[in-house]
Amino acid sequence: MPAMKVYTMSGSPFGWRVQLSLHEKGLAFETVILSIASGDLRSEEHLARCPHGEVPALEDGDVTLCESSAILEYVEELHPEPTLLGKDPAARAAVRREELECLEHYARVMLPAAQQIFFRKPEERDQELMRTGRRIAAEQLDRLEARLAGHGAPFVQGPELTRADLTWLPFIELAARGEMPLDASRTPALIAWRDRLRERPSYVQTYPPHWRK
Ligand SMILES: N[C@@H](CCC(=O)N[C@@H](CS)C(=O)NCC(=O)O)C(=O)O
Repeated sequence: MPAMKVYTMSGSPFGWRVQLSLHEKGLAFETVILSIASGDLRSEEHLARCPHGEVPALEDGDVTLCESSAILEYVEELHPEPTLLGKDPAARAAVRREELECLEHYARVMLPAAQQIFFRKPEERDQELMRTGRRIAAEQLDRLEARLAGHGAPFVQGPELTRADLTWLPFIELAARGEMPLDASRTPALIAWRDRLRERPSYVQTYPPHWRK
């Protein structure tokens, strides 16, 4: 059976969480980098993978999937060991809840603020949107900091690496490039956590190619 294929864009945090998770599970996969500027996301071929014209998408034999959370659930069910969710229902629910904290409460406000930096000239940026987004995003990180510092363990859910770490990390890294870096005075435990994750082969191997330049 050929290796799984992950279709993504360089720097997509949704795609990166999938790549990190596959790598941490020790699964072979090929990454296919698509370009929005070249129209790859609107090609017939890609719209068949994802009708919304988004990344990531996964191909695994006859199975084609989009939506990063659905992809991660599929991979976890197919390859439960090593688990990135936890061993019992409460632990698994806690990881899923933490992913939603990131996606629904942090990314939802952080991404529009970061996009102002990535895609707009300074004079065209919506300053109010940026101010509000940055404030709410920083409050979410304060809460994550309190959870991490509260248990004192190396990972978001405790002693073991889970999908919670691999979901938060790409969004936090993207935010830093969107002029929302971690603040050492507010989030020291988060900085230590990020630096530990940066050393893992999964991070090094999947780091967005265009950020290397
Ligand atoms: N809910 C989707 C969100 C995916 C998403 O927003 N992907 C962005 C890249 S980070 C995208 O493909 N955007 C395409 C566009 O802006 O046209 C998931 O979890 O996979």
